[in-house]
Amino acid sequence: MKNYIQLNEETVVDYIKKKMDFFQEDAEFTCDEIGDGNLNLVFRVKDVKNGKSLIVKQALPYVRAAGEDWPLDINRGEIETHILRIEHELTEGLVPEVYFYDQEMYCMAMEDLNDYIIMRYGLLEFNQYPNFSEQISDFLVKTLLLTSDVVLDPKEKKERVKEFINPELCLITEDLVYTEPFHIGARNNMEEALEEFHRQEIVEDQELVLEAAKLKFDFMNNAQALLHGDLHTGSIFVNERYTKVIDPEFAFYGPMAYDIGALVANLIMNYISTKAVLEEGPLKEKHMAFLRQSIKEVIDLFKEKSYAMWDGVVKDQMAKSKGFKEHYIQDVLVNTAGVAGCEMVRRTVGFAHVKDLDSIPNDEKRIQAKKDNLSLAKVLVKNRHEIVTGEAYLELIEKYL
Ligand code: SR1
Ligand code: MG
Repeated sequence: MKNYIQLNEETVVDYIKKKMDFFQEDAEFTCDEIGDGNLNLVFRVKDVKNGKSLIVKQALPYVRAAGEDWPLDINRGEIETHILRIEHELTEGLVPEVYFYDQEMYCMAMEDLNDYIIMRYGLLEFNQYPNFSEQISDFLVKTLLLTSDVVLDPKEKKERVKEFINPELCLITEDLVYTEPFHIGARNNMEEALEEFHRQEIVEDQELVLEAAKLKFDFMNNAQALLHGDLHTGSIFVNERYTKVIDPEFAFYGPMAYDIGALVANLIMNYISTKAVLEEGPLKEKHMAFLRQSIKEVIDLFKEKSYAMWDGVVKDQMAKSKGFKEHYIQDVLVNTAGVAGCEMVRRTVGFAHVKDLDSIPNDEKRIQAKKDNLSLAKVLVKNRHEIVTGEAYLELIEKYL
């Protein structure tokens, strides 16, 4: 960390001018720190005169949301840069272009997506994105299937597993998603009105805790594909026409279900939020219908597109066996429901929440929404073997929400 200096709104312009020839001589700069994630500093550097801009993202040696008492591997940007470049190629641009990574400042510069909005915020404004499920299912199938043993040469795949080993960030997930929310204490963070419900319905439900333990060990041991590793709606930029996935710093070789389940869970939590916040009427109906359709399509299109792509890309001889494709995708979808349930539990009672639930202004409705979220999450984890189609999710939503 010899040459590491933490950037700020005053220093980042000079830094970027030294590093790259991106802006014009007569540029008039503005710079804002726009990071609202849990980990990094994020700056938007803009030349207001010529209308050019880029994003600078710098890692801190600790978790931003917790402070210096929680140190964290500062090299995480290197993994992120590497996977963004791989995903850019695999998905033909469903992730932003990275301009450079600076190993001394632990910092990267990348394409600014200024005509996009973070999907979580767009959904909280009740916007709909008609191309989303088509594009995100493309992202999922291409980044997951094409990085797996089904397609890659076995030696190359194992090289990649080695290259993308990400122990500190994985430990965050193992603790914050798969362990602490199923117990009392640690870094859990919940409203007092939920404490008793959490104890009875989550901690003391032994079947649930056992199933969560199985999912945790799948996460730790199933080096199936190169994951994004944190695919919630805060890691996705959208607009009316396009989708771009950002922030893959939790990337590693893990179970495909982890990406699909995190995404589906975050769509469900926006559904619960919308139901609690909006008055009955056309906007509510339209937004909830869009969310139901997106949840269904993410699952069904992942399956459909994986099947469609399989025969053309599969290299492993045994993976060509009759029935194997169906077995493989079924297994991914079973665990997708389980991951979705774990994500919904941790976003309600764990360290890192989602705005969708926390911003419900009415106390009674917010607590009820969080309880509904936990109740549905339990079903997703425990009954995951039966929840493998888009329709099955819609039936559960109808029944529990
Ligand atoms: C300490 S990091 C907390 C959460 O933020 C990230 O976005 C991941 O979801 C992580 O679990
Ligand atoms: Mg993030």
